[in-house]
Amino acid sequence: MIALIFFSALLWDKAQAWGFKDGVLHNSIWLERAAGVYHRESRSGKYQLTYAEAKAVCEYEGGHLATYQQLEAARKIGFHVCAAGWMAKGRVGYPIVKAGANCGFGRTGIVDYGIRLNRSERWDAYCYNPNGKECGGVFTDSKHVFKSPGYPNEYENEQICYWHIRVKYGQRIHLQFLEFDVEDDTACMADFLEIYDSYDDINGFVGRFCGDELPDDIISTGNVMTLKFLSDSSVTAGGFQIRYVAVDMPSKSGDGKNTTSQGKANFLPGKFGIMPLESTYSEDA
Ligand SMILES: [Ca+2]
Repeated sequence: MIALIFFSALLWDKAQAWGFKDGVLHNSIWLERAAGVYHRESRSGKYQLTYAEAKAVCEYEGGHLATYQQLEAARKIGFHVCAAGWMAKGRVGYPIVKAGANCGFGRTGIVDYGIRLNRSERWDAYCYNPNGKECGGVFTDSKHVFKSPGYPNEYENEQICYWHIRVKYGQRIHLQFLEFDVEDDTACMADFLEIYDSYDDINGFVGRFCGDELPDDIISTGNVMTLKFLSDSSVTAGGFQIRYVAVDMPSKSGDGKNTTSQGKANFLPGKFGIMPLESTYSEDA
């Protein structure tokens, strides 16, 4: 939590487009994507889109408003967003994977506000576009290598990609960085990769990375992880390749460096130093 406050203060300082409200860190072009489904909010902030505007946002990007079934399919593979948005046919709701007191009334599933008679109400949007650019995704395989968009070419400006990894319950995710080259600056304000030991990019912050130094391996505490890549409007770099492997409980890697060990010392590496995971993960914003 301290880390999140620290970051939001830092981000707020540097980029007015960012803000921390209602316990959620928002960007004006905040985007999540899973199974072709992603969340959009207005450039002016949360809950600003009428039905017609939400539809236009999705269509502008080559997709359309997601159906309830598409949103549920995405939810089943880990798509979790705490913000109500328009779906096809004027329906409003949001997908909850992890029950929490502050979001979704403690339940999981699609929190369904039903078909709205007043299409002038303002919400966010859930779009569906299976042919979207290669940027983010949801992985449930026991191992996979994923790459920055366009790799091995340089990534483009103004990318926001989310990768959700979900392995079998009881397993952990071992991340290994194979290649890493992201525009460098001292606080990783320009372009960065963030890693979260949770379903979303709110809880379980592990670290923020940039530059061309290969980050150390990271092992999750549970069976889900979220990675977020963001690039700003200038200067690109080579990008990255990251491999993950599902491991059965504590890692076999014997050096003990930067890995969790027996659930006791859950310290994970980050650009800003070592942060105890337990203290950030247990907070529910
Ligand atoms: Ca950049």
